[in-house]
Amino acid sequence: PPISLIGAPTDIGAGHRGASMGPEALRVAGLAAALAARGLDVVDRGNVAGPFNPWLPPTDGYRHLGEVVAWNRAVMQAVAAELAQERLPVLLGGDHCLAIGSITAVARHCREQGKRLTVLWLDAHADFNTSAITPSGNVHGMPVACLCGFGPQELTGLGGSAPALSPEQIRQIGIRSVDAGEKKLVRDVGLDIYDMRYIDEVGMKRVMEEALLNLGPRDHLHVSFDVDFLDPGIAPGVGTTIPGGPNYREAQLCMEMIADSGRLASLDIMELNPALDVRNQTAMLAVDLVESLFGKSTLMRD
Ligand code: DIR
Ligand code: MN
Ligand code: MN
Ligand code: MN
Repeated sequence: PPISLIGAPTDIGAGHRGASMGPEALRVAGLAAALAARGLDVVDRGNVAGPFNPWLPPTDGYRHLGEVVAWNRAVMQAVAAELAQERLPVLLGGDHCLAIGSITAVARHCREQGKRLTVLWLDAHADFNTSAITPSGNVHGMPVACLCGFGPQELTGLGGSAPALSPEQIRQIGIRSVDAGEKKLVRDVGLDIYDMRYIDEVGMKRVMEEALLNLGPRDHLHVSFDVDFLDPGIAPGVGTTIPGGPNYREAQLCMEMIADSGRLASLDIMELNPALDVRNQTAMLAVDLVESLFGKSTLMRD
């Protein structure tokens, strides 16, 4: 399908400033031209708008909850508008709290179209905190919990009917930082987590085979790509670097195997922080990996 790029220039849910510059850095790295060179029909819709970041401490376990809700409403509407035109939305973050709006729109679209939704969450973090257990109050550590119905009503009920997802629809890959309370919660809800230890043990190939098992023509695959998924040695431009992530080849294989599934129907590219990057190298790496996600490969394969 034709692709629509949607920028969401905010760091409203993050613990570091700068992810607000992510959309422009991805544009400067040539994202639209790289996809167009693959023969894809790409339109850049520009940026959605929202409140500025007041940079206040958390209150009642959330930092900037009102502003987070406003940004997520705007993102949800922009993503829903593209899906309604049978286009493939690519959200350019912005911090990862915005996946609440993006995936809420995708879940509603799938419900209306009778599609089965699976979410691949590529991240160093599980993003399953709640206000009761968060160590930071930053909502970018909470989007998966919110999408599963654990969170403030303004976010869990963003799409009208809560929750947007059930834990069985989510597969997390690359996880290597889970907070103490979060550890218990993801275990209690039975979240399907392919952590770095499991990737070490069986390899990225088998991890992706398992994560992509049983996807058929009725499946809509959403990929939520937190750039801190990648090892910080190759991707320094993120707010919360965690050592020991996938290397360049592992990340390429992950993306190529998603492309081979043929089911990718929506995408988030999140948490890129140009203020912490080195000559835009993390943005350029993200573009390189997204090309693979859309089917670029060294050879023709069958
Ligand atoms: C940490 C950091 N788990 C928190 N989270 C994220 O503040 O909840 N960093 N998502 O990118
Ligand atoms: Mn559709
Ligand atoms: Mn992360
Ligand atoms: Mn994340």
